[in-house]
Amino acid sequence: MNHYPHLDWARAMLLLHSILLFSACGGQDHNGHTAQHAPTKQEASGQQAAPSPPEPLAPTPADPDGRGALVGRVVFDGDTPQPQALTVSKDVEVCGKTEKFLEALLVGPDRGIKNAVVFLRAVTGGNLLSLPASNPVIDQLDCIYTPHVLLVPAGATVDIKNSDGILHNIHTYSQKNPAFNTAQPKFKTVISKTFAQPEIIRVTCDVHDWMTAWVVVQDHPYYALTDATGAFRLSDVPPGEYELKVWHEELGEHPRSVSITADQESSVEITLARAG
Ligand SMILES: [Cu+2]
Repeated sequence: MNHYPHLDWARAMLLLHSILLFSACGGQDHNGHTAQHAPTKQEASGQQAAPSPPEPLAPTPADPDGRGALVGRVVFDGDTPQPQALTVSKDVEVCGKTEKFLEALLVGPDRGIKNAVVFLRAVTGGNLLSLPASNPVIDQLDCIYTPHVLLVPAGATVDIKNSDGILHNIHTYSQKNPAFNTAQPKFKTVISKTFAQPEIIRVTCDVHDWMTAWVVVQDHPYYALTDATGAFRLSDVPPGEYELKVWHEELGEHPRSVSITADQESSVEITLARAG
């Protein structure tokens, strides 16, 4: 099963299939751009444009069995935030060994937003949720949580590691799952907790006030975390109309509509901005 089609195919998809542009504030991005291309010199002067390249004869299915895929990026509309160093005010001999930066809004040079979560809602007839072979892990290392955002299938048990050899205190702020506030001394290298209900949960350390993470629990497999370029991919999705939701810890939740077509890879670019 090839989840990563050839680059040429991805390029062809960008040209041939619908490119849906979304933004936090409407169907256009904040500059009023649309999906239409700028006129070429020939078009602008009324001359005949060069012939279009031939369409591929038999498109390679994006996913097997009539499923579709959604690829895209989540990008930031605004001034790229500068890295903001965290003040290490406690356990400096351990926590101060490495410089740390606020991870609440990470924007790459190409405006890509890291650590946004993209969800499809109301997927029916899709893949059943399967639990991972090994427990998802969130580690306390150098007094930050790694990863900063952890995706967890509902029902999975998360191993919360303490690799620092000092006291941490895990504190979760949940509504649907049991909240916990648990000291994790240096000898308690792993605490395991099960998250049964879909929910987005903030996690902090009551010892080190700069430590924050998020546990994102979902009861279906159609969600993904954006990488450092803001990119994501949702695979093996049954064709249909869906609500696409984007969540970001600073920029909030943004629902959109999206169509998934059998044997096609649709593209979206989702633009988020700060409120106000
Ligand atoms: Cu801590």
